[in-house]
Amino acid sequence: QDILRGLYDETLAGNGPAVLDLTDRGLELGLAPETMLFDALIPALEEVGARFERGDFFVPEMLIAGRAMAGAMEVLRPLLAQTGASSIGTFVMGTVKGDVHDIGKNLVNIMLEGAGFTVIDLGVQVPPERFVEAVREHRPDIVGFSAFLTTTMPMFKANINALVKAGLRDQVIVMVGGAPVTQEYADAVGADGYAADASSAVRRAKELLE
Ligand code: B1M
Repeated sequence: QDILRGLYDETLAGNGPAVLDLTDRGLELGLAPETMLFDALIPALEEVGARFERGDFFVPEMLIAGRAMAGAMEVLRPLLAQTGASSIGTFVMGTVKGDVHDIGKNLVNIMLEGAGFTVIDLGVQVPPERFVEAVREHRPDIVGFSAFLTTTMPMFKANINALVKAGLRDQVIVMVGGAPVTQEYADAVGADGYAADASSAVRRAKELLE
């Protein structure tokens, strides 16, 4: 309990080394990686977002809190994504053009890998041409677009249009997600699937492959 409280507080404060230390200590004490993630690290970032909206936090605070969380995720990644031998499908994933948020995308990737997907991560600020290129090269079952800003969500449509233009749209399933995205928005842009968080993203991806 002290560990979780500490993880929450230190992530909120953006104290990277303390977050890493607490993550290690939590693991030593037998805490589940999922517990640290869902009961401390993610709630801390939600609070960061709320404070930013209220004007109590500014971009630098958001940045260092994000970095502290990302450091812990690197430690937890191998534990969350213990993959089996065979792949159940290929997933090309990226954050859309103009958007640098990647913590949520990386978490979805980790969970997908954990479920047995092969994930090709294109990173952040990925332009439509790059998605098209990757679909052509890797022939994935699913291509996933993440957007975290209301101003970058329209890139979903731009990406889908680029796939149509390249003659690839009917060869790949399109999934979208990210904090401001809704099922309605996903339907409106013509995506095949949407998920609100990492675990439902895995569930939805598996359903779409059936
Ligand atoms: Co930014 N930011 N940020 N930020 N930031 C948000 C997203 C915001 C909601 C904060 C707020 O106002 N409450 C707000 C967006 C408002 C909006 O448009 N609706 C915001 C803003 C405004 C901005 C800037 C514009 C601020 C500025 O400069 N004035 C700027 C934009 C920069 C840019 O991209 N061009 C900016 C910058 C940053 C930092 C760089 C400082 C940093 C990013 C660090 C990083 O990612 N490497 C940052 C952070 C840390 C946040 C918050 C606080 C935390 C994001 C996060 O990691 N959450 C965030 C507030 C919040 O989300 N509460 C915020 C935890 C993560 C696990 O959840 O990202 O939702 P989430 O991911 C989920 C789901 O969305 C889903 O699964 C994930 C895991 O469960 N999901 C998918 C994601 N992708 C999916 C794909 C799928 C399916 C599901 O299928 C393909």
